[in-house]
Formats: sequence, C-alpha cells, structure tokens
Amino acid sequence: MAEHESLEFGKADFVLLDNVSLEEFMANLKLRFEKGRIYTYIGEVVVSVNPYRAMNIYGRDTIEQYKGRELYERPPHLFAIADAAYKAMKRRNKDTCIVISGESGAGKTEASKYIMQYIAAITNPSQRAEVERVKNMLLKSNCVLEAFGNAKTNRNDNSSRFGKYMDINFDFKGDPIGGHINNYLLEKSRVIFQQEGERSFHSFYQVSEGLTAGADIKKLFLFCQPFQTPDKSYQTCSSINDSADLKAVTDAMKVIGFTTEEIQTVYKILATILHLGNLKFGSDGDVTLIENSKLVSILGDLLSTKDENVEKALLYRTVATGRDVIDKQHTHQEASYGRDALAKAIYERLFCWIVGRINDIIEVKNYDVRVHGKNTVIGVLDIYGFEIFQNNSFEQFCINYCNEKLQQLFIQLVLKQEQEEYQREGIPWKHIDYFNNQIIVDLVEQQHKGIFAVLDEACMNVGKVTDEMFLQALNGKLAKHAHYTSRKLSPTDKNLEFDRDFRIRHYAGDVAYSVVGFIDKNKDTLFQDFKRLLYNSSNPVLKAMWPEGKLSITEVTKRPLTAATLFKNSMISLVENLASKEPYYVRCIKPNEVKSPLLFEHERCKHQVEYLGLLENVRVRRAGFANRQIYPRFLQRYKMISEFTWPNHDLPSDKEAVKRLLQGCGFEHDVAYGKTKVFIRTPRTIFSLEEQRAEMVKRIVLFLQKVWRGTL
Ligand code: AOV
Ligand code: MG
Repeated sequence: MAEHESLEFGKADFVLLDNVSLEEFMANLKLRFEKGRIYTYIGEVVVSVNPYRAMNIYGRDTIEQYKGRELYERPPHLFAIADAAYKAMKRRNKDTCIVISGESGAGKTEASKYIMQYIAAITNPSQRAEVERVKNMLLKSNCVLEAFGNAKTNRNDNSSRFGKYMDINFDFKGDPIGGHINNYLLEKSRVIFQQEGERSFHSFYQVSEGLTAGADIKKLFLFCQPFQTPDKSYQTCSSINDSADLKAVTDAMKVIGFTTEEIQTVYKILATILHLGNLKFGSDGDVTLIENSKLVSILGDLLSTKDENVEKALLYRTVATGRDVIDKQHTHQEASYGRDALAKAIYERLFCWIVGRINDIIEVKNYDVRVHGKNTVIGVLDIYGFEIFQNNSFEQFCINYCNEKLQQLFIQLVLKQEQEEYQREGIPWKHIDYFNNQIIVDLVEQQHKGIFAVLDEACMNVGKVTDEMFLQALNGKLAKHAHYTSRKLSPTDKNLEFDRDFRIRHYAGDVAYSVVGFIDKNKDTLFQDFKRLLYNSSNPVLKAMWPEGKLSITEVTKRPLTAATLFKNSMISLVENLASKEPYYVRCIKPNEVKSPLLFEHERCKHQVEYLGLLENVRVRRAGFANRQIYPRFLQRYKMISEFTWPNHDLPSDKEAVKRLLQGCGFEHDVAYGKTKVFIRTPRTIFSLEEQRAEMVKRIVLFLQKVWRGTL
C-alpha cells in the first residue's frame, strides 16, 4: 500500500489528507518535493513536480518493482499509472490513454518518454525479434521528433513546439506490434523569427554544428545561419549538445528505416531554409531583384532544380486572368513575404513528412483480427503546455486553446460526469463546485461567434483586411464577454497609438495576444509557384513532399481551410478520440521559473494547483467511489465467492444478489448501491474480492481436474 510509505515523506495520496484545504495540499506537495518524492496520487491521477535534476528512479530495478503491481502497492510513480493503463487494456480488452498535462516546462515530454520506456520494458517477455524491433523504433521516434519539433524557449530549453498523440498498438498477447503518431500544428513561425533568448528548432543547430568539416554535406551549410540570429550567441545553451544530438538523431533515423537518400534530403532542406534566411531583395526602379544572387544557384543545387526556376519563383507569381496566364512581378514586400512563407512551409512539410514516414514504417502490418483477436491501443498524449510570453501571437493562442480543451476533457470526465453519475444512480451526494472552463472553450471555438469564426470571417473578405480590422471586429462582437477584454481607445483620442492586443482570461491565467500577423498566419498562403517549383524537383524525395504542385495554375480553384479551422477540427477530433478511451492522467507542476532543483515557489505552485482543479479532484475523489460496475457484470465475476450466489442464486434480482454477496464478505461499509451499478469506495475492497475469486477459481479448477481424472 502506498500508505506504507513513511509519513516523513508526507501523504502518498492527497485523498488521505486530514483536511482537504489548499494549505494542507500545498504543505504536502512541498514536503514531498523537498524529500525527493516528486509523485503523489489523487486516486488514480498522478501529480508530478518537475525535479529539475536526474533522479535515480527510472532504472530497471524500479521497473521490476512496479511490473504487474496494483497502484496502491508501491510509492506513487509514473510507472504505476503506465502499468494500470496497460493492465486495464490487457484485462478488459479496452483501449486506454494517458493524458499528460501541465504548463510549459512542467515535465510532460519527459514523463511521456518514461511511460513509453516502461511499457517497452515490461512487454514481450518471450523476446520476439519483430516486437523488439517495433519497440526500438517507437522509442527512437521520440528522438527524431524532438530534434525537428522542439526548441529552446524562454520557458523550457527543450520545449515541444508541436502537439503529439501516439497510439501504441498491442496484439492479443499484450505485446507492442506497431504505432501511429498524430501531430498537431507545429509552431512554424519559429523558423523565421524567435523572441530574444530563444532558438529556432534544434535541427538547425544540430546540422550546422554537428556535421563534420570533411563531410560532403557540410558544404551545403557554409556561410549560413538560422533566420533572425545575427550572432553566434544563439548557440550558447548549456543544457544542449547539438553535435552529439545530431549523431543520435541520424542514428535514430537509420534505425527507424529512413534511407540514406532521405536523410540527405532532410539535410538539404534544412540548408535550403538557412540559405533562404540570408536571401535579400533589392529594387531597381520598379523592378525587384535578388541582391545576393549567388544564393540562387546554391538553392538550385539543394533543391535539384534549375537556378532560373528558383529565381522566377522568388520574384514572380503566375496569375490567371480569364483565359490568360501571366507572370506578375512581386513587389519588394511580396517577395520577402513569399520567401518567409516558403521557408516556413518547407519546414512544416518536412516535419509532417517525417511523421508520415515514421507512421508508414511503424504501422501495424499483417495483423489478422480473425486469427489474433482484437488489437488494442494505449494512447499517450504530450502536447505543448500553456504558455505566456512577452509577446503572444497566433501560435500561443492556438496552444493555449489546446490546453483549455484538455482541461475541459479532464473536467468532463473527472469532475462533471463523475458527479452526474452519482446523482443519476441515486447515490446520496453533495455537489462539489469547480470552475468549468467550457465558457472559454466556447469563446474561442463557437460557430459564428467565437474568436476563430471572427478570424475566419475576416480572412474570407475580399480586399485588404488588416489585423486591426480583425481586432475591431472582435471588440465589436465580444466586448461583453466575461473572459475577453480589450483596452479600448476612446473614440475622441486620435493620438493614442493603435492598441494591438486583445486579452483572454484563460483558466490558467490572463494572456494578452497581439493581433499582428493573425490574418496572415490564419490564411497561411504559399504562392502556388513555390509548390510547382518543389514538385518539379528532380529529387524524388522532395518531389513527393509536394504533390499538389502537380496542378497547373488553371486547375487550382479551391480555397484551402484556414489554419485556425484546421487546428480547431484537429482538437475536436483529438478530444473525441481521448474520450472514447479509458483515460489516465498525469498532472505536471513546474516548481519554479529558474529550472532549480531546490526551489519550490509557493505562489507559482499554488496557482497551478488551483487552475488544474486538483483540490476539487481530491474532494470528488474522497467523497466518491474508486470503482463501479453494473450488477450483472459484478455478479458474473464474483458470484463464486459467496454461498448466496454460487452455483445459483434464488434472489429476486441481481442487485439483491450483489447485496447479499457483499454483506456476506463483510464489505457492506465500503459500498453503495445505485440504480444499475454497485459503487465501491476503496480499491482495497476490489483487490480483496479479486484475491478471493482467484482462490476460488483455483479450487474449482482442481475440483474439475479430479472429476476428469476420475479420482474424486
Ligand atoms: P514540458 O514538455 O512539460 O514543457 P519537459 O518534459 O520538456 O517539459 O521538461 C522540461 C525540463 O525539465 C527537461 O528538459 C528536464 O531538464 C527537466 N525535467 C522534467 N521532468 C524531469 C524528470 N522527471 N527528471 C528530471 N528532469 C526532468 V513544453 O514541451 O515547453 O509544454 O511546451
Ligand atoms: Mg514538451
């Protein structure tokens, strides 16, 4: 039992607090953090505090301690949750998922990796080679995705700049046989711009630092450095070793099954983007020119296409006017816009292509349901955490909306449905209040009225719509909303500078978003000419990334969905998917802003405990029941342990039978009888029932064996 842990380390489960108050909760959290106990339960939810130091608690020996154990048998750990999700899947043939949440830098990505390592370590006892291969690929995929999708931000040196949901598929034996990754909106604007103190994606520094001077490929990178990084100081990040990481990433790509040609193309694309960052435009009268035209031939080389095609795509765009097709020269501004859009688009496409390739390789193949039975999955969700920066833009808006959605899911499943079920079943219940953030989710995603809808409407307008006009539309529609504010200018005061912010009161804090760039980022336009340029590359890997470049100018008619709509749709289906599985939660807390292993900043932590709704979680859990089952299923499973129900019962209903059974076993004090289900308060009761059942099954089997052998 977790309670066995010495009290010197505090309570292993917040449910065991003497009083459920914020003060006691915080005192327990702090005590445990200071004693090096970074995990604590709330029932089956793990609360984790980032230790910011290497902990000796993830090794083989620890794994062995958790393997196959029940949650309460060992001190709280991620491994116990992973094991619970795995057992539930295996025992009940049910898909489960592990949802990891918490703000940026709280430890989600690390947690997701430990969970995957644990699952890999406890499966495949018979060491089947194919399963080992799959496991290795699944683990290695993290390394590759982090290189291309993570970056140093002011909140986290290894911040996920994309959302990731990974399904691990298991066969009927419970061994991993494949997987699938869904990725969500990559923060691609980082390719062309980083706030002070931040870096672009790790991959850029890895290739520019890590490729050895003699290597052929190194030549691609001469004289280039990431966009927006005027000096070398961008590299100084003590926690990161780019050269060593490059080797690890390249090895991982090889293990996963990327070909040499593919890996080379990946390098070339990174080099292309770095060179694009150095490309400058000038003007000669009305004519826009490329200043450093030497770069054009480098780009031609890297993209395996003719130099003049590169130049043309950078300076002109093909437009169809009626039946005519003409080349229209870009203005200086349009050319720069096009270059930046190209750099972002190539990177985003590269990232999605990498995810797609990994998926091709790891997807379950040749699995015959008729022969092997159902294949089940455990999903692991690791998204970008809630974040507030000096300057917050469209990307932060999407990221924070995503966090609102996950908080909503937690509320729905842990706080709301739980309480509704007690009411529905007629169990005496005193409602526990909590803040429901659905109102903020609606503010963002509601049809016609939400912020995304207003943004899309602004983007639909023909003619020039500015970010300012979008802001005015927002203010007009949402000024009265309790979670929306704008610092509006008085109409008479014309001298005041235009205020470009709107503010949202999120569940996790107030954030001011600058509208600058919202319209462009939402439209996400990439001139068709670039798509055709890349499609016409003689490099087959690159060509395959740009299938839509096949269409000629006259064939392209459909307006693509906006970035906001795509993101909203992907979030809605993510939540649906998670809700269809049995969820397990890890709630991560960031103890301080300075990455210190010693500092427990009380106010910061308290704020997180409050907005994560942890106290409400404890209250619901404490007053509630750990386990529930409909009467017939309960009876089916445990009837053999009671003389009232085995072999047959003559009681009027299943409910009556379950009552007699539980009374007979002495568990009456720990249960409540609902209309259709029996509710059991503590897991211990279930363990005890399970033990008795196992004992009985053993006896029945022995009995039957004797009957068969005729020795009875
Ligand atoms: P995040 O995923 O929650 O942030 P990470 O998992 O990247 O946060 O954790 C941030 C850093 O904290 C890591 O790079 C480690 O240095 C340290 N850390 C986290 N968990 C542990 C642990 N269990 N043991 C030791 N160190 C740890 V973000 O992706 O920014 O939302 O978007
Ligand atoms: Mg992360």
